[in-house]
Parts: sequence; C-alpha cells; structure tokens
Amino acid sequence: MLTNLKPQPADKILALVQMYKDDPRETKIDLGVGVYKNAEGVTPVMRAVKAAERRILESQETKAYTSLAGDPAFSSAMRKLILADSVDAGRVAAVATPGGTGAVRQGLELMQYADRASTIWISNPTWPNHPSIIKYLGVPMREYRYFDSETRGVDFAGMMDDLKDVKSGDLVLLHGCCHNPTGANLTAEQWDAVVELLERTGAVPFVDIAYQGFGDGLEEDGYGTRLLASKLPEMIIAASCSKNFGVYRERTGLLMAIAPEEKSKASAQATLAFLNRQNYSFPPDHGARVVTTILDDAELRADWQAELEDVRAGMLKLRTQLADALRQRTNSDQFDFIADHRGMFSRLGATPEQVVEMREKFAIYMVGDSRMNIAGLNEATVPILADAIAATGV
Ligand code: PLP
Ligand code: TYF
Repeated sequence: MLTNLKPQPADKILALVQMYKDDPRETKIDLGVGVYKNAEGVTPVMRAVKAAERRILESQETKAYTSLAGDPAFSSAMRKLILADSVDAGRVAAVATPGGTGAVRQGLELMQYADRASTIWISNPTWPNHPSIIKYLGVPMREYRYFDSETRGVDFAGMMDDLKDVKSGDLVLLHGCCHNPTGANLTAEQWDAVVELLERTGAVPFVDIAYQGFGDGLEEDGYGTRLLASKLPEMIIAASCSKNFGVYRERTGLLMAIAPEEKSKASAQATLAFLNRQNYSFPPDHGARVVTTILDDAELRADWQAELEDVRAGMLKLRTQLADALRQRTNSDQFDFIADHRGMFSRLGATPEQVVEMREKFAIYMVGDSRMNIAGLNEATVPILADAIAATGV
C-alpha cells in the first residue's frame, strides 16, 4: 500500500523556513513565513495569554471532553469580536476548529455537504493553502483577478469584471483584512460594491479572517466582514486566533455559518458538529480557553488590545521607514505602496530571479512571489533591505 505513494510537493513557505535555518550567514534576514516577530526577532507569548494560562492552570478542574462544537463560550466571545452586533446571534452557527486552516477546511466541507455543484471563487493570488485544500476536496474552483502588478494595489475593475460570472449559490472567498500574500486591501467603498454584487447574484461570501487587529485596528479590520454579515442572508466565516493572540501552535480557530433564519441555523449547527465528529471529534480546547479567558475579562482584554495595538503600530512604522528608505534610494515614489499596504505582508513585485538574487547575494529571504513579512524587519535591517532592493533593480 505505502509503496503506491509519491512524494508530495513541499509547501514553499515552510520550505523557506528550513532554507533560512540552514544559511550560516549572520546577516541573514527572514521575511518568509507569516509569524509575527518583535525587533529582537522573537515571537513572544503575549502578556494576556501568559496571564490567562496561569489562571487556567490554577483553576481548571477537569480536562474532560468539551462538546463537538467546542466550548460555546469561545464561539460566543469570538462571534462578538468578529461580528460585533452586525447580525442576530440566533442566525450564527459556530464550531471551534484546529486553527484557521481547520476552519477553512470545515467551511469547504460544509459547502460540499450542502451542494456539491457550487463553485468557489478565489482571489489570484491567495494564500496557497486555499487552492490546495479546495483541489484536494475536489470543490469546483475559479479565480478572480485581485492584484494590479503595476500599482501593487487591488485590481478592483478586474475583480468585479471576473465576479460578473458568479452564479447564485457560488461561494466567493474573500480575505476579511490584511490580504495574504499581497497586503493590498479593499476600501470601504469597494466592500460596498462587493456586497451589492453578492446581493444581486445570490452568491455567498466565504470570509477568511486571520489578521484582525494587524491592519487598521480591531474594529476597522472587521468592517468588510460585518458589512457582509449585516446585509446578506448567508455567509461562511473562517477565523484564526493564531496571529492576533499569538497562539499559533495551539491550533485555535472558529468556523461560523450565518443562516437566513433560526431553523436553517439549527441544521447548520448540527452539520458542523457532525463534520467535526467525522474529522477529529472534539476540537482542541487550550488555545480556545485562553482566548475566551482574555475576551471575557475586562482587564486581560484591555492588556491584550494594548499589546496588539503595539504590534500593529510597530509594523506600520516599519512600513513607513521602508517606503521612505526606498524613496531616497530610487528617487521615486514607486515603493510608496508598502506604506499603503496593511497587515504582515507586502508583495514587492520583484521577479522570481530577483527574489533568488536577494537571497543569494544579500541573505534576504522572501517568498518566491516576492511576499515580504514586514514583521521580519527592524530599524537596523530596513536600510539593508532597501539597499538590496535598489541594487537588484526591482
Ligand atoms: N488564512 C490565512 C489567509 C492565513 O494567512 C493563515 C495563516 O496563518 C490562516 C488562514 C490560518 O492560520 P492557522 O491555521 O495557523 O490559524
Ligand atoms: O502565509 C503564511 O506564511 C502563514 C503561515 O502551510 C502558514 O499563513 C504558512 C504555510 C502553511 C501554514 C501556515
């Protein structure tokens, strides 16, 4: 049996992590995998997470199973964080999942279970795990244009032109904020137009929100997701706590399905619990419990928000510094888009050859499509990167 197996193509982002580790050069700069790092290059455990873990350690009296959907308190706290009061809670089915990836997977399985024929539309480009999981499940998939490689902003005309062809019941995968891998995001007016298109066509939004609080702020980053939830009868939301709570390895995520009314919500809830049971029974609890402890406690929540805000402000500052440094070196404003992008990532717009050149000559590691993790920089490395970009002729 096992002799039938063929080697699988490696995840390019994860392969880059290993290449970076294997590089002996002391000056190397890691702008690869999407993990937040502070100025010292450390991915810290957030203060509120440590405090919540201490509390849980002291007070937890059992490790017995939770429920197939996870702890309802987690779903409720996360629903409020993401959706605020944009939709009646009675319409929202939810299950805890192993990370945002687990939520994406369960959302796709829910879609397949409801209607095998419907197509999911993904942005070109998107996070590589989207098409990978979609193809693995055999869900029909189409792409819509998203990135304008000239301006390095959103190709909104192209996006709307491609989405003209969506059919009623198709799903449209949208990044809630901080688009991965480009860093280019929809404006409020563009979100309004997307809502109008979905309303008109009867297509269903599938929002992947993995960076709430990393872009313009916790509330601001929820704008598009909340708008869709407030206007449309149905919606799928896959949320990750990995980044904004820094609990990557705990595998903490939530899948929400918004139904038109309470009866179909009950069926969606039962189906989501069923799907969890088919795949892994009970979802992981520790990260979810930490997140719930923080969100439900005024003091921990305030401290978490303050630290998250520092993280966000730090990345914005690095963006401005890099854009300024490139303006000086190139005597042009062609890299100003780096300051306009939001979240951890910016797609630089370098060719694959230039990406390799920057890695080989300057020990700068970015993903092959020239996605840079801005959090991999600090004040000292910004000028080094700017020199390398200018020298490579990007
Ligand atoms: N969706 C997007 C767009 C992401 O960038 C990520 C990456 O971390 C995830 C989902 C899911 O992350 P995780 O499964 O680690 O929670
Ligand atoms: O895009 C990223 O870098 C993050 C982390 O298979 C990640 O989303 C990368 C690859 C992967 C899972 C997570």
